[in-house]
Amino acid sequence: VGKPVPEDKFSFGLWTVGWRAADPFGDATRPELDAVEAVHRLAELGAWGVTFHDDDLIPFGSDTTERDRRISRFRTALDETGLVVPMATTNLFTHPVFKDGGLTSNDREVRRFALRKVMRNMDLAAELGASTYVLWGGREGSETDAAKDVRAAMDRYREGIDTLAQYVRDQGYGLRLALEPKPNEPRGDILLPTIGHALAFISTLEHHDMVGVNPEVGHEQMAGLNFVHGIGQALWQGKLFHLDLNGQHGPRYDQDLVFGHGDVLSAFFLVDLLEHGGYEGPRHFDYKPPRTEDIDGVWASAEANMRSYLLLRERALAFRADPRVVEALERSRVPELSRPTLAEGESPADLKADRTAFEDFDADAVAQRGYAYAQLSQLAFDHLLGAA
Ligand code: GLT
Ligand code: MN
Ligand code: MN
Ligand code: MN
Repeated sequence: VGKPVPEDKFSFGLWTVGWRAADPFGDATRPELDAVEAVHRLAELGAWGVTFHDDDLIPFGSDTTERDRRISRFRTALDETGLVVPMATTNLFTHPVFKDGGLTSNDREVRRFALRKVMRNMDLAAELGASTYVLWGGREGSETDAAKDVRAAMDRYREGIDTLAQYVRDQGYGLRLALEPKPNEPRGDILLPTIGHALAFISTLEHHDMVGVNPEVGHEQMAGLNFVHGIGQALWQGKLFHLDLNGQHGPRYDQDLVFGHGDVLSAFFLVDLLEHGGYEGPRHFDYKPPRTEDIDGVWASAEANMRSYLLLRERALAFRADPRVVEALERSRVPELSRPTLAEGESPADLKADRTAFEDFDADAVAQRGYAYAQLSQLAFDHLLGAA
């Protein structure tokens, strides 16, 4: 595969390559990475965009002079490299003030502060031309069910998101909001744990049209779910506003591995879906360069994300273009699923009157038809491994 180019729409969070690798058991293994350096290196590697939390760019508690200085250096780096800012988000999880959450903390003062912190960074996001604003509620949740009235928490979550959406409208910003689900970590249990929970919640919002999801590969897999199915439904509902690509080995702690370096078969079908399913948004990587790596390893891992995507894209395109695959899909009746079950204009009464659908339907005979998924599935596997 070729080198990544801006048309591939690859983007990275500043917090990914900038992760200093402090974990609950050990100190940081890498020095701080200057945001300006990150922008330049990402651009050299062929990335298209960079994303950030307010606190990635401007340390919590910075005064206005320092804030302006940081923003202006960042802007210069963007101008010099042509990198864009497609998305921004808020850190509502690091400072101890957020230990019981931001938008759903039991403490009302904390909730008001959290809203103001988001609004302030939305101003910056809009100024930098972002079109998506992500909200990952990592601290929204609990360790004991005695502590959280979930129905009240959902009221406050809805109030918070509606307030922010209203703010975006009032300001005339071109931002859409994207909620990022995660089942647990850092909280024992996190609210809006899966794509499905988030989609159901969004349907209750006043400004539901402005709010979608930002699903992360590893987060759904931590919950034991099929990420490709989750993305399929989000796309179907017109709610896939953004996504976080990475790798994960099943239900365990959040690994944030390089994209594809987990369930590679699922990654193949994900890329196939994104490339054919009409998703035109950023291919955003939210991963952590392993703690073992020095700065060279950081850039090697950043490159690896994009290379993995491009390899999978190449294989997925070849899979779709293979006449044997087209034939196998036909044999498996995959295209037939797109045909409505009722005929045009057919009513329930018409269906009821159709004897071929029931009285004369030979269930035992039809049950003997195989679906030939075994052959189709192996063709995909062969293409994935470059053996087709
Ligand atoms: C944090 C989290 C990610 C979210 C980021 C956005 S922050 O790194 O683990 O999954 O996408 O807030
Ligand atoms: Mn994420
Ligand atoms: Mn993660
Ligand atoms: Mn993460």
